[in-house]
Amino acid sequence: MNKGRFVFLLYFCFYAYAQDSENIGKKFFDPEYKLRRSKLIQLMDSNSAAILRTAEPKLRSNDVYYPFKQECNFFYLSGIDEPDYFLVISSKKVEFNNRNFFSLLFAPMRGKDTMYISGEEVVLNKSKFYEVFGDLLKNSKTIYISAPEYKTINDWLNNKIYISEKVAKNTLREKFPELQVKNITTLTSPLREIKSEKEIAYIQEAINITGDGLIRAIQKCRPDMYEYEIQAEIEYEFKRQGATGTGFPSIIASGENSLILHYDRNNRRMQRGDVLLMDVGAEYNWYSADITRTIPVSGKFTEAQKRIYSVVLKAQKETINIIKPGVTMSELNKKASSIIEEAGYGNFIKHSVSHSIGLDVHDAWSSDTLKAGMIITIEPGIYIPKDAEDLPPEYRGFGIRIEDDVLVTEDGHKVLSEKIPKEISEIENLMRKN
Ligand SMILES: [Mn+2]
Repeated sequence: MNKGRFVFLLYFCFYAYAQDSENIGKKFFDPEYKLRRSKLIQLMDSNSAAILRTAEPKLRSNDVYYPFKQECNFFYLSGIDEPDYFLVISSKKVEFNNRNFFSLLFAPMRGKDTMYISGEEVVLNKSKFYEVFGDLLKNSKTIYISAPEYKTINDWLNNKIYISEKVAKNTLREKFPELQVKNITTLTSPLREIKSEKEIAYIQEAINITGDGLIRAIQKCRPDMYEYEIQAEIEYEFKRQGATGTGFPSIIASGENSLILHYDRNNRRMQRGDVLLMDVGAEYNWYSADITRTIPVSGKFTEAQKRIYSVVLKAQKETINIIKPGVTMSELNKKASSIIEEAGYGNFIKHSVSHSIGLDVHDAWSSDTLKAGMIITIEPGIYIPKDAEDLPPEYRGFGIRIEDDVLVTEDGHKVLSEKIPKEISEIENLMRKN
């Protein structure tokens, strides 16, 4: 195709996509997002405003961009998953066109002055943003922002020449010495760490898809395959079932690669006798799962692998068992480590045992204490390097991790990934059936 025409078509598609303002209103005024914004206002200082900006498309190379992922606080509060918007949420009403609003979404739309109003919330043209923004800085005692908003401030203060967050921060301090600037995560983390019914359903779907991918991979795995072939089997299921993507690059680590925590080259040819560690997560409606299963490439664990696997599995199950509101992260870590230490492998722990999941795979987190509605991972691991000379050779050169996703409930917990096989016999049976 003629290149000029191609560029024009691309531009046109993007333009048409960004102008669907009625649809924007539908998302923004959805009761789920309205409720989140009103909860946010309850946490805000008096006379303050939260100012958010969408993520920017990131250039991959030349004129090709990475797949877009919205800034998570912005998505959480708006439901908008496109670039080029601003959002203002204010503790006191903001006047615009003789009306007063608590939440204002500034959207790229065609009709210059079109406004969509719902109660005390409004969607209006992005071109109006800087009119409101200047007044907010002048009239607020506190503003809540996160990293992308320093660019907003900078654009406004420095005539749209972006320098850096640090410069923006300093310039802002000089110009508004009375203004307190706080990180928006002080407001959003306590909200985001407790999942709503809708969020739990999205995460459950992400987990189910991830489970189907893993089961497919377990059934397909055999010696001489490449790690990327396993990755393809897993991500085939993700794509087929409508996942928005992967929450993080799939880790498909065989043999000694299983010792590398964030291995994602996935290009080794697997051999009989290897373990295969698969740490993957489908992202569904932008919510990510995070599951790890470790399997024997040949279809049968060696005695040494079985022994290590059993210790990790015991640590994982017993740590899951103590989950309930009020338990702390450090108690979870202590529980998992104590079981691994008792078995004599304490030197081979490489990471902590848990984190929350959600819009980010390592999600918002406001305190050390578990509360009902949180979804966390439990993922103990034992990683024995080749040079661990105290151990017999068959125990060296591999890592085993088992990871499930767990909802903290009022009276305990629910393992959302319980249907994904993890018993030695279940895994070996699945592989035999192939
Ligand atoms: Mn994890």
